Amino acid sequence: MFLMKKVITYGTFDLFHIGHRNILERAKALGDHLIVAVTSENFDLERGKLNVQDSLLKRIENVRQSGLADEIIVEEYLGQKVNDILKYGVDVFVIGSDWTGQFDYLKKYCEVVYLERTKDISSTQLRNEGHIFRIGIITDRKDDAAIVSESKFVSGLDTVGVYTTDGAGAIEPSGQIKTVPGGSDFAEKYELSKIYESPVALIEDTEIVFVHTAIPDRYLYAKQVLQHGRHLILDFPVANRSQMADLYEIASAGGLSIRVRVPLAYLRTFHQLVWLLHSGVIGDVQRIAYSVPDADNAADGAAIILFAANRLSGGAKIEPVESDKEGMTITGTAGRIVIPGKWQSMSYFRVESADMDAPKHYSFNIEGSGFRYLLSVMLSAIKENRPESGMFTPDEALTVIEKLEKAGMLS
Ligand code: C2G
Repeated sequence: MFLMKKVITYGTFDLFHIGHRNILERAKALGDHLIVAVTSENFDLERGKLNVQDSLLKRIENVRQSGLADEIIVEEYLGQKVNDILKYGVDVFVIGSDWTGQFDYLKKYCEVVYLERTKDISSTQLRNEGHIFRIGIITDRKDDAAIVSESKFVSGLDTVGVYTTDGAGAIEPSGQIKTVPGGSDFAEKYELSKIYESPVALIEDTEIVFVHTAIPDRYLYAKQVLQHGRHLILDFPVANRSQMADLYEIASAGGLSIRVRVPLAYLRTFHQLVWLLHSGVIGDVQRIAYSVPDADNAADGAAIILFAANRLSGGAKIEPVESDKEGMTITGTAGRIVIPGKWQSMSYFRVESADMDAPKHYSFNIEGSGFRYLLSVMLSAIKENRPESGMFTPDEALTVIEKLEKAGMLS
């Protein structure tokens, strides 16, 4: 008797592209019957996939038109995969290598296969498809600050390559940028298709550039990015106020977007907190005690603290104080707000006020490091040709840098 081998694969399949086609083809080749599960809009919201542009119907239609699916179903909730595998008698579960390891728990039920994802999908895009923006990384570090994993959760972005100095020192004593050829395992680690030989080669081949380097090198790279008409994501801060002001000026003249990498500024929880404080829920803010946030260096960490304190106290002159207790506590004249754990990626806080019978709890589902929310806002702003969104304003950036300079943290 012929036993049909059933294969299942999952995805959003937004802006259907060559990477999607490739995985469906290879999944189909692993068996006799291919089931493709397309995520529902609600499920994508729940799992933190942002910026999905095509409707569920359109995404299903694109999968159907590929001619590769024998059956199409909708994925609607977390935990559905196990249920589907049992219900349809699935033999093989297939997913791209960006998910390696994450679905090993399904091995109890069927074979699990991770197929190498297709690199550089944006280069093969047809003109009339929804546009996929190309991101490049300029770095002297071994880590990518999670931009690769986070950008995968923002539909319409493709992180294609890296220029890395491998920590060899990026700037000549004359102030010129050194060109240090790649030779890094960075691209392999993050599955990037391209290693660029110079910063300019990377800049010219991409549309958004992430400058992820030591503080003294940030400005020169960032300036090159903007001068070439590309949008910029920048580790924060730069070395002084005039550098930052200069970058904003070039960006504004060129209609370009600058986002400094402070994901906290993009979290819904943080906005709700600011709004509650400003509406006086704990009276006037008197004290902000914080635990030191994770950051690449002391100045980057201090920049996050100063930004947060400035917003939370509504610009009042409150010096935040370091505490050895994990989290943040904001004390006001009529109560306090407690954010336990890592406050820089806050998904929860508690309001305790004299007027309340019991504390009030606020929580929002924040996925990942929060970087994806910044990327999503940036992408929408670029597409709609809108300038700064108010999430982290140039004025705030300049104020923070000024304070760091005064504290001697940037020299
Ligand atoms: N893919 C790929 N190459 C790319 C992009 C995507 O091989 N350049 C693969 C992904 O690894 C995934 C499939 O195409 O296996 C669908 O990708 P997405 O639409 O981005 O969906 P994803 O967010 O990966 O959803 O339950 C949902 C699944 O967990 C995966």
